[in-house]
Amino acid sequence: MNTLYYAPGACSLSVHIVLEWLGEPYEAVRVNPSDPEYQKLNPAGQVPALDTGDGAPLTQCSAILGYLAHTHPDAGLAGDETPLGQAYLGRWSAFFTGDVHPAFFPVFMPQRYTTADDEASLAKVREAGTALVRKRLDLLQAHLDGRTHIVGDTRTYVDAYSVPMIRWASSILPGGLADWPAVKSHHERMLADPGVERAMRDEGLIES
Ligand SMILES: N[C@@H](CCC(=O)N[C@@H](CS)C(=O)NCC(=O)O)C(=O)O
Repeated sequence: MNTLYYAPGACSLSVHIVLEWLGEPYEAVRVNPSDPEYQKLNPAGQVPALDTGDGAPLTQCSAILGYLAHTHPDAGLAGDETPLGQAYLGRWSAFFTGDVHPAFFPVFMPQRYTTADDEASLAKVREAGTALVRKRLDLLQAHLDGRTHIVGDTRTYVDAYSVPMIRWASSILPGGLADWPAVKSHHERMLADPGVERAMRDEGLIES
């Protein structure tokens, strides 16, 4: 049985959602990434980690999501299996890992991006991160306009990947997602998905 190590609302929520979509038993263990005990499992001090029972735990969202989707082909979460289909999926997975997720780091942890420690300097770092988040949403908006899902016509693991990040964007941007209507519609569609709801309830993000 898979065991997911997660922190509430973190990027690990995407793995939690995919585990719900697979419909198989799994265990979800809440951790604090900076806990030295947890760091014995993942020395990077980050969530998610997935213990598959097959050896060393898997880390890195994109790798875990791809692993779960490809080991459960009947769930249809890996999209079109042609080389081009996989390239599209990889392109959007990389977009979240490499472009969207890091744009939030200066917003949530500005102290890691400057040696200054006064509030004005930290606020500037947060502002720069927020501008990057907006740019990433612009790209996603252009892509999602006229689409129901990020890749193809049905849900893939990349749609799950979007949930925590678009949720963060919605919470940090003063007008929420109002400037990105296609992103907003996609996110609302995801939030209405029963598997997404279950994972969010399990993490205490919505009321039972
Ligand atoms: N590249 C990693 C990044 C994981 C990551 O940054 N996770 C955050 C939560 S969203 C975390 O655990 N942060 C704790 C820290 O950096 O101290 C992945 O994609 O899994």
